[in-house]
Amino acid sequence: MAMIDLYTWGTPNGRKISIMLEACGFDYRIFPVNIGKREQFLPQFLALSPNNRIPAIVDHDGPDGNAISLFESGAILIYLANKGGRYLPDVSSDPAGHYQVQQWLMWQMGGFGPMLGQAHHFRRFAKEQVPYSIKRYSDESRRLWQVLDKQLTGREYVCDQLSIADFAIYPWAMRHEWQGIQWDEFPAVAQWAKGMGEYDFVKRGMAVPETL
Ligand SMILES: N[C@@H](CCC(=O)N[C@@H](CS)C(=O)NCC(=O)O)C(=O)O
Repeated sequence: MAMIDLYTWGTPNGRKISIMLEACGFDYRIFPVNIGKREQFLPQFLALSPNNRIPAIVDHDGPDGNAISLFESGAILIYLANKGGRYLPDVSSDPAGHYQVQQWLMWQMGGFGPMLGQAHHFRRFAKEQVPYSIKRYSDESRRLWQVLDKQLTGREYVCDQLSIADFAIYPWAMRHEWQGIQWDEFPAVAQWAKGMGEYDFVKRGMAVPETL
C-alpha cells in the first residue's frame, strides 16, 4: 500500500506534520532524523531537504501516481490538506475561508515559529548569555502571543473551523515555558490549547517520534 515517509524529529515543526498525518488518517512511516547528532546533514537527507531542516516527506503516491518529496512544513501541510481534502477550505467554493487559513499559516511560518525559535535558542541553548537577544526575542514572542490571544478570544479555532493553521501553531504554543510565557497570561490561547490537546490525533501526533 502506498505510504508517506515522514522525516522528522521531536520538535514543533516536525510535530505539525505528524498531527496532520494522524488527523487525516494517512498511512505513514517515521524516519527519525536526530538533529542533535547532525543527521540533517547526511547526504541522503539533504537529497530530500536541501535546507538541512526537518520535516520532510516522501509521498510514494504523489499527484501523478509518482513519488513526490517535499520540505518546509507549511508547504507540506498545504500538500496534505489538498491530498486529503480536509483542514484547508476549498479555494473555489470558500475562497474567504481558504485565504483566512493561508493567512494564519503564513503568520505562523513567518513569525510564531522563527521568532519563538530564536527565543528558545537565546533563553535555553546559547552558550553565552546575550541579554539584548534574550529581550528582543522574548518581547517579540510575547507580542505574537498577544496577537494569537486576541484572535482566539471568542473562537474555538484560529480560523472559522479546525484547520492546518491550528496544527501549525499548537506545537509551538506547547513550548510556552521556553519562551517565558505562562498559560494564565493568555487565557484564550490556554483554552484553545486545552481543547486541541484533547483530540486523540493530536496526542498521537505530539508523541512522534517515539524515540524521544
Ligand atoms: N521553515 C522550516 C523550519 C524547519 C526547522 O527549523 N527545523 C528545525 C527543527 S524544528 C531543524 O531541522 N533544525 C536543524 C538545523 O538547524 O540544522 C519549516 O517550517 O519546515
